[in-house]
Amino acid sequence: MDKVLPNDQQAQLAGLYRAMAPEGLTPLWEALAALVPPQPSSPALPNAWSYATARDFLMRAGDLISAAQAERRVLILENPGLAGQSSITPSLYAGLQLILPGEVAPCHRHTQCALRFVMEGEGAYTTVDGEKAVMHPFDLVLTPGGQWHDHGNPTAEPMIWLDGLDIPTVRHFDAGFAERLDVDVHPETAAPGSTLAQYGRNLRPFPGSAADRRPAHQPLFHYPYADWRASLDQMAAQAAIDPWLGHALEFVNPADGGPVMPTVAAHVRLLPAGFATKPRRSTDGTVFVVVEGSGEAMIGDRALALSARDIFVVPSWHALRLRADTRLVLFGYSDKAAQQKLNLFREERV
Ligand code: 1HN
Repeated sequence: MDKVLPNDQQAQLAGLYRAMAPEGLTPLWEALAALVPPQPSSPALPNAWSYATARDFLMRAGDLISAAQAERRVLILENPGLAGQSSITPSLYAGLQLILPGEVAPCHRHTQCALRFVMEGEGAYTTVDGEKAVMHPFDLVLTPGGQWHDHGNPTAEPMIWLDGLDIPTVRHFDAGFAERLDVDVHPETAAPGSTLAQYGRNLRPFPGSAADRRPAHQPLFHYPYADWRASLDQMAAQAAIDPWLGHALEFVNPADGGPVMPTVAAHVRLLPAGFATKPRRSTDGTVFVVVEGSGEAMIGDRALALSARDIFVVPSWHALRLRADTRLVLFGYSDKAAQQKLNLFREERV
C-alpha cells in the first residue's frame, strides 16, 4: 500500500492491527508490495571468498577438531545478506570441507542432495552407496539425496573440496530426513570406478543383470576433471563462442538428460584470454569456483577480482559480466533444476 492515509485513519488501523495480532491475523495490504515484487530483489549479496584466506581458517580448525568429532569439518560460506541462515543463496548452501590424512567422515544419508567440487588434494575418496569415487582436483562428485556417503583420506596430504547442497530448499519444504549408518565406513559394494565405466559412457548395465545396481533416476556420481576439461578445450578450439556465457557445458544426468540432480544444475565455462562477456541475468542465483586464470566479475555494479580457486556468488537477477585477463575456467552450480520444474526459471541476455 503506497497511498498516504489521513492520520486518524492510520491510528485506527494501527489499533486494529494490534487487536488482531494475537489471533494470528495480519493485513495483506501492508505487505503486498514486498510479497509480490515486480521482479526478483534478492536479499543475497554478490560476494567473493579468497581461497587462501578460507583455507587458512580451515587448517586452523583442523588443528582443533577432528573429522570424526565434527562429523563433517566444514566452514560454511555464508552470504553476508543472509546472516545466520547457513546459506549462500536463499536456496543453496556452500561450504569448504577438510579431510586430513588418515581421517574418515562417517557414513550417513539424508534427503538433501550434495555435490563436491575438489579444490585441493588427490587420492581421497567419497563413497557413494559403498563405491569409492577417488578424487582429483576439480572433479565433480555427487551424493544424490538418499544415498549413503562417507569420506576418507588415505593419502599423506590434506584434501579440501567445496560442498554444494540444497539445504535451504529442503528446509523451505520442511521435508528433510537424515540417519547415520551403524558403521563409520559403508561396506564396499562395487570396485572404484565401476559406475563411471558402466553408466558414464552412454552405456548402462543390461537391465535386470547383476551389475544393474544404481538407482534408475540417479545412476552417475562422478564427473572427472580430465573428462570435462578435455571437452571444454576441444569445444574452445572448434565451436563459436557464446557472447554471454563463453564456451559453456552443462553436466547432465544420463538417466533423463537433465541437470545433475533434481534441485541442482552444474556447468563449466571457458573464456579465452582477453574475452569479455556481454551482461546476462537469470533467476538462478549461482555459486562459482575459479578453476583457472584471473579476471573480473561485474555483478550489477559490484566488481569482484577473480583468481584461481576463489569462490563467488551471483544472486538472482543480477546481471553478470565476466572478463578474462588470462584464460578463465569456471565451475558453477545453481538451483536452475528446481526452478525449471516449477516453471520459474527466466534468463535475459542484454
Ligand atoms: C553433509 O552430509 C556433508 O556429507 C557436508 O560431506 C556438508 C552440510 C549440511 C548437511 C549435510 C557431507 C553438509 C552435509
